Amino acid sequence: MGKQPGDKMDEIDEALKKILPRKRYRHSQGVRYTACALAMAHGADIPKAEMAGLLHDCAKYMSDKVLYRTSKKYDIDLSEAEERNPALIHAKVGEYFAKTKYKVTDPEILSAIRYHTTGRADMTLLEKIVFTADYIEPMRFKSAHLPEIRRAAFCDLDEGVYLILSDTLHYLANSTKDIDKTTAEAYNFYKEIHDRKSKHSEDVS
Ligand code: DGI
Ligand code: FE
Ligand code: FE
Repeated sequence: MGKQPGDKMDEIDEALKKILPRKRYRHSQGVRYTACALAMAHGADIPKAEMAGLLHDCAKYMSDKVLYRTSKKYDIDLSEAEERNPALIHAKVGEYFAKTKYKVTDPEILSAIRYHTTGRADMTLLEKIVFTADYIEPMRFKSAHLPEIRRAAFCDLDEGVYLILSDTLHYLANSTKDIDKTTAEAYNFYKEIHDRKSKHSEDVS
């Protein structure tokens, strides 16, 4: 029998199981099926969401030093915040590995991997789905607001993205870590959508 449509996903799954630490592999599975569920709720392409969710942290097994060296080796452009916080680079190196090691060519999947950590202003539907799935998958317990964020993610994805970015910026503001320009732009963009909706519901009530 020839190759079946799910074969590539299975092959990538096997490879990730070998390379990722156990907890990271389980998180990737969580993001994989949460991305599928969000794609169902919001009418996105389910196999693309599944592939992007599965692969989003494919570079997360590397140390900061190796991530930094790898980005320089392959001429990957880094922002100032990435230069100073190399952990952020796993998103861009992940996109590079998805392309080169895992032979993903779909630009929508690749950009969903690239922006899964910082988000960005005016994300595509697939980018929002992977960004959100990463934060709300069942094994996550980082945020006190998770129940509210999980509910929002399935009803109003832009509101879910806003709540996640708001949580992340509060966390970063209370740490010594730099805020990436892309994260700040993403926050401003989704805050404006949030504020517009709040104003509208005030006006009509
Ligand atoms: O790789 P994961 O742990 O699954 O999740 P992730 O890729 O979303 O990375 C989460 C971390 O990224 C979290 O600790 C917050 C951090 N982060 C997100 N935006 C920024 C940031 N860190 C810095 N320094 N600057 C940012 O703008
Ligand atoms: Fe990540
Ligand atoms: Fe992740």
